[in-house]
Amino acid sequence: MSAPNRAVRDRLRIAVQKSGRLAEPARALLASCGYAWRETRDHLFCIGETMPIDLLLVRDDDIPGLLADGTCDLGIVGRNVLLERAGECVLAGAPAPFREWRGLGFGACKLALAVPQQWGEAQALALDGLRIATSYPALLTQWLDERGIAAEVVTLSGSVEIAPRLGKADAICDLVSSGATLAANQLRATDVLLESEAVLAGPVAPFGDARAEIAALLLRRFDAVLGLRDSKLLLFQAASCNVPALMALLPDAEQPTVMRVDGTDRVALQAVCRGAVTWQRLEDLKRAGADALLVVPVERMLA
Ligand code: PRT
Ligand code: ZN
Repeated sequence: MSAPNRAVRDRLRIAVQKSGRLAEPARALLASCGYAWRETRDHLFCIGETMPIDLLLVRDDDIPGLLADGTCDLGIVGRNVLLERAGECVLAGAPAPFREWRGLGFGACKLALAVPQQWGEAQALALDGLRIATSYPALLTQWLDERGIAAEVVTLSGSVEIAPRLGKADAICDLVSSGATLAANQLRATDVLLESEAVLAGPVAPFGDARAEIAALLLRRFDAVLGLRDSKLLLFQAASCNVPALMALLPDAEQPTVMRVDGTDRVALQAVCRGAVTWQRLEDLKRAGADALLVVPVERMLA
């Protein structure tokens, strides 16, 4: 790795995937934090217009290296990619120069070990001496070492799922989301090595210049947006005597507001619910005396 580029900067530079699974949701998250940008003609750079933040559009595999050498300050990347690079550092005897700052709740998948469907349970457990194909050799090696399993790690850069059929490996260790690719290749998952999602990655130590404040502002907005993801504003009316029973059905409601409806013994309630507000929940509330129920999406909240 080249020498770290640790120049003092007053703008934050974030590496995001140029195209691929994380590209669009990463930009959507930034946009929901009030970030707007202008893309350069070569489509490699986005210049922030509403915040002192610029984006570098790159391949996801390059993001840990860009953080390590200081070219970028933060990155949005799969935990699988970040931890694989961290694992490579550890296997080479050095601590990783980056860490996960936040899970971002999209790009979910698992890094899983999978074996041919026709293998029995005993065979699937006996991995000693087998060849396992993967694009995540550091994570797989760590996992095997922790369990004292002496399997051979076969590193492939792609098409890992067809390795057993080609006779290149006995089993595989690959990313799985729906499981359709495993099923199409007559494989079944036996162990999960890692639960992954897109993460905000950054340096191990805090920034020592103006970037610290920009990063803190961005994190506050990320937390506000991510915290609200499943939140809904629930509005309804009820007779005052039913309020305790209705509150018991809303354990995830934050500081509900209860207002008396003028000249009656009825109240209007409003509460932000953090959990899913399903039809089942609405019907339970109705049975407990609620009416005029209204569920409204929450876009922003500043506590
Ligand atoms: O061009 P660039 O190098 O930037 O992109 P890429 O092709 O390397 O990455 P990309 O866009 O495919 O994935 C980016 C990130 O998305 C990964 O690093 C993961 O963090 C995350 N992610 C989430 C996934 C999947 N789900 C996923 N299903 N990455 C890959 N897959 C693959 C999986 O390996 C399998 O081969 O998709 C295939 C289908 O999966 P099933 O289980 O749905 O059939
Ligand atoms: Zn990639």
